[in-house]
Amino acid sequence: MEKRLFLFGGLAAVAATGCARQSEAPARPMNILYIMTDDHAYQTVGAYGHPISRLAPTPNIDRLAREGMLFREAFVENSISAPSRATLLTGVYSHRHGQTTLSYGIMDTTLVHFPELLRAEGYLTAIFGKWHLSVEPKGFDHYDLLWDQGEYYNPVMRTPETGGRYVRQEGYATDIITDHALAWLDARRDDDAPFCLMIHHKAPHRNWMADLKYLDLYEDVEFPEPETLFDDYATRGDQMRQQQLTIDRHMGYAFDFKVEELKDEPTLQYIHDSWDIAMSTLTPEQRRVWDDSYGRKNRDFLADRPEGKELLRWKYQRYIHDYCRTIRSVDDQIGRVLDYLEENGLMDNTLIVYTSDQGFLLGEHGLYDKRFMYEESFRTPLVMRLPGGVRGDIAEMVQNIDYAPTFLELAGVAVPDDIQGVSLLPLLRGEHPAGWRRSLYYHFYEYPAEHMVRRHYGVRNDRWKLIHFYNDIDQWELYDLQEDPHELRNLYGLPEYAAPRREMTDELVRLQTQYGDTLALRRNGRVTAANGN
Ligand code: SGN
Ligand code: CA
Repeated sequence: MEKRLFLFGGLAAVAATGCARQSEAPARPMNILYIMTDDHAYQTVGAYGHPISRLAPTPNIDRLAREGMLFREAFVENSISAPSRATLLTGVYSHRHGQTTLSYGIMDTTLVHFPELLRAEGYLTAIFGKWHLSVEPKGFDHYDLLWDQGEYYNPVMRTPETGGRYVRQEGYATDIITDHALAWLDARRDDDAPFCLMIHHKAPHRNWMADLKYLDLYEDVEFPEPETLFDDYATRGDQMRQQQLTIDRHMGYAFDFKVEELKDEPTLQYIHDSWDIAMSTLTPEQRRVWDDSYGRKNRDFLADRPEGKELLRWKYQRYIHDYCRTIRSVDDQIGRVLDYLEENGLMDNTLIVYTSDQGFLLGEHGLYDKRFMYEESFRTPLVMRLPGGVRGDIAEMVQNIDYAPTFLELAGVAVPDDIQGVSLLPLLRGEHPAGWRRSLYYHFYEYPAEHMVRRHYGVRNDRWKLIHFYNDIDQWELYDLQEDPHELRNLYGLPEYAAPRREMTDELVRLQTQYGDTLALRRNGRVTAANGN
């Protein structure tokens, strides 16, 4: 594991955070550039070394990892958009901020969002792209936000200037969001104040519509299949057999695979409607280019339609191709932002973060989407390039509750006591603090809902993972991540695993107590006088 000291002229900024390294130069607060995509699986970030990313590289994200730190063990606390975004802003778990789901959790409006504290300290703050929360943005000088999930083509966006009115923008969402962010950066060029800029892309969210210029990208590539594409769910409970996120049975021919010719094939009703809505934003000229590309690509498939396993293989390839095509635009646009920072002398005094609101299943267990506490969706890619920090890999377990305290500490702002995460700055300076967390807590709430993934919570350490699916079922899973990294064998009911089962149950209760997740303690039947509930 490489760890080299990586010194820039901007060390003064690190001094401002109170770290041991001192500099003679006057302290200058570090800028913060936070780039977050929607549903970007670490399996398709080159720096993580997965075989898919060798065929669909991400050179600009990889550059950040090379010049900074790659977090090998980065996770979210609730693998879905709105809760993850609320956690980013507040540094607390979903049960604390209240945005437990996409639709029926309401965020506590009294909570402080970290940009408010930065702004009070003199930072210029702005956010562009996906917002997706039930509360209005707080603490931003400027914002330009997508409607709900946002659209890939010609999306509508709103700024304070349009008084909440959405205005349609012409072009491709990933480029437009970057255009707005760079225009804002440029407009503040003569201002000495530090900035906190958040760029929140829509891509690569479903239904993976690529920029027109990339519709045929990777067409000759055959992506490797995940080892568990044909998982039969033996040893898993009802939750796995009843979910609705299989590539084979829960994707639509038109909406997901772009085979409009088969749009009347039976599928879930909402998928029929979604296709028409997604395509309605394209101009006739864009539509012509689209139809030309997919018409050509669909011809061979329709002439000789595969069946059974071969059909799933075809669906997986179509899915992963479109997914990687949207990421290509993300990576290009990150390159554009880095060019801007370089040309304007900002690389040496800006912390650059790249992450996603959660991970994503790319055919593992035959699935797409996220939600589950399984590795692919529980994890998230995370790269941080801190001038004056070190380079290399970070092996400590981190979670999205940690971002807010990191940014506050970097800015020299006191971290409020009720924040549940911890600052990552010591790790970025190459330290390995004693007593760093050795296990992670997770809680997913969105059920009944699209995809029908049961509510569950769980705990994971470097060896074991324990999950409890609850609500209208009561089933537990235990995995040995060392012996079974793909999480295929549920060991929960086996007598020979009584010891890890007991140990992980105790750890689960300890974390639920520490973080104050009363609802979960109640589900556990572990409410006691000691944990005060
Ligand atoms: C949409 C998608 C779902 C996805 C959720 C949540 N359906 O509802 O597949 O799980 O968003 O995604 S779609 O027909 O609209 O594409 S999240 O990233 O916002 O949490
Ligand atoms: Ca997401």
